[in-house]
Amino acid sequence: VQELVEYVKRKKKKGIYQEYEDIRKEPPAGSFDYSKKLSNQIKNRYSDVLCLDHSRVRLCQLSDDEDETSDYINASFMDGYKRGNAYIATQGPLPKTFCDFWRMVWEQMVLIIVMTTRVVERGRVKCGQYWPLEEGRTEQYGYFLVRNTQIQVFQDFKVSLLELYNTQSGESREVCHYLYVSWPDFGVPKSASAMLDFREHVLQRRKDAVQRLGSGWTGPPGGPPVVVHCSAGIGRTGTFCTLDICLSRLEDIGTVDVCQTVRRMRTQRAFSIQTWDQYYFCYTAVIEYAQRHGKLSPVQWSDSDIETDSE
Ligand code: PTR
Ligand code: PTR
Repeated sequence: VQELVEYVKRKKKKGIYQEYEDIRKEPPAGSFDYSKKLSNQIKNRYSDVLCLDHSRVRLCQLSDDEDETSDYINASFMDGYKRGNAYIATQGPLPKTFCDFWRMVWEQMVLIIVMTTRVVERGRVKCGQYWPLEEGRTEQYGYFLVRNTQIQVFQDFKVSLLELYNTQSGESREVCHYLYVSWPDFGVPKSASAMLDFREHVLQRRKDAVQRLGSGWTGPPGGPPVVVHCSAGIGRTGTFCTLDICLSRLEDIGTVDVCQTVRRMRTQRAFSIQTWDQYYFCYTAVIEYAQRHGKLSPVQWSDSDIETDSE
C-alpha cells in the first residue's frame, strides 16, 4: 500500500486522469447485439448503455411466451476477487422491466441487492420504484409478490428485508435490499469512510446469508451473485465493485491494482466507471481503508502531491 501512496503522489491527479483516459479509449470487448434488438431497446434505460452479449444475464425463457427476446435484461455478470460471477451489475429497473428484474433475482438465487442511487435525483428519475418502500407493504411484480418485512435505517444507507414469494412455485425467499443514499448526484463522496462502512455491512450480510443457505446452495463457495445497480449500472456500480475487489485483494495478499481491475471489469460490463473522479476515488478510498486498518501510517497529502498545475 505504501507503494500505492507513492504511486499516487508520483502520478498526481493528472497522471491518474491520463490512466483513466487510456482505459476509456479502449474499444469495448465484444458485441451488443442483444441489447440492440428492436424488441429489446425499450428494456434499456439509456440507449447508449448496453450490455455485452458474452457476459449478459439471460432470463429463463417463459413457457407461455414464444418471444425469443424474452430472455433479455440489461444486466451483466462480473467477476469479483477470486470469485467468478460475484456480482450482477445492472441498470436501475424500469417499470417495464420490474418483473424481469425479480425473475432474474429469483433465477440467480440472489440474496443481496445493492442500490447506489436514489430513485429521484435532482428532479430526475434515476430508477423505478421496483420494491415496496414501506414496512409491511406488499407489491406484485408479474408472478412475484414482494413484501417489505423490516426496514433498518443507518446514517448513509437503509436496509430493507424483503420476502420474495414466487406464486408459480409457492416458494419464498428472503432478499436483503441495501439503499445507499449518500452518494452525491454528481461526483464522488468526499471521504470514503461512509462507503467503507457500507461495504463492511454488505459483506457481513452476504456471509450470513450464504451460511444460512448451507447445503441449499450448490454453486461456487462465495454464494450467489450480489446484484449491484445505480441508474445506468456502470458509474457508481463500477466504482463500488472496483473498490470491493481492490479491498478484497488487499486483505488477501496486501497489494492493489486499480487499473487492471477496471480494465478487466470493463470486459464484462462495458463503460464501468464513468468519470475520472470516480476512478481517482478508488485510489484514495483504498488508501483511506489501509490507514483505517493500520496497514499504513497516516498519509500527509500536500497540495503539490495531488493537484495538477492547471488547478
Ligand atoms: N449525461 C448525463 C446527464 O445528461 O446528466 C451526465 C451524467 C453522467 C449524469 C453520469 C450522472 C452521472 O452519474 P451519476 O448518475 O452516477 O451521478
Ligand atoms: N446517457 C446517460 C447519461 O449520460 O446521462 C448514461 C448514463 C447515466 C451513464 C447515468 C452513467 C450514469 O451513471 P450511473 O451508472 O452511475 O447510474
